[in-house]
Amino acid sequence: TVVAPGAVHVPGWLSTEDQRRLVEACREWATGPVPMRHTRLPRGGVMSVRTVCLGWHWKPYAYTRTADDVNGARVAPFPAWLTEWGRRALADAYEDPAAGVGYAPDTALINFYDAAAKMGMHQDKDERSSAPVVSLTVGDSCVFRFGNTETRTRPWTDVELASGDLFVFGGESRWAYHGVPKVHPGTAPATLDLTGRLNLTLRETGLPS
Ligand code: MD3
Ligand code: FE
Repeated sequence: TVVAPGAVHVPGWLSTEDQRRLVEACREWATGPVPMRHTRLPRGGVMSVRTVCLGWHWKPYAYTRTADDVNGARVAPFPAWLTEWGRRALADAYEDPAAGVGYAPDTALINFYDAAAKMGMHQDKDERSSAPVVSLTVGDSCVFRFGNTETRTRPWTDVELASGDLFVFGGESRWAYHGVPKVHPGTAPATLDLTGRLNLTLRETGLPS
């Protein structure tokens, strides 16, 4: 479903097996060199989601190789299989085999939402590349709010994101405000053995490797 120019929602894109693989990988990344934690904001706030990064560490509002705001360790590398998933995601979402060619995401942000976690409306502007963002959801479903490029207020479109869904944000949608106002607790597929929601985004930082 095309939600806006460049913004495509593909429900059920991940097989049950790939969802399980992703949950298992997230469990390992969460306890890697830089453990999953609540990101602290410069003005003293704390994000309600918990985050772990691969390739580059995101802290508001920059990417670094070491997590100087956590434990100083270098983040785990970005795995090649996620590059392949990202390329396949773009080809499928845009129904164009060429759309994924050359896509070279170098960071993944994995966000964990418990029943109370939310993400306020924001733009992702810390990347210097205009390449699309690939978003994968596993576990509980949520309300994803897709806004506009001008303001963090209406007009917006609320989309239900469920386990296995793919969302791709390219073109002008790359700079749209978006957020997660609500998670639906207990809606994860039982086979995942997961309480909460995991969202993984693949991005090109545009930074020198
Ligand atoms: C649209 N994550 O990590 S995924 C984020 O579900 C973030 O955890 C949400 O917003 C989550 O920054 C939403 C969908 C998403 C991610 C990145 C985008 C939508 C986007 C970047 C640009 C435009
Ligand atoms: Fe975002």
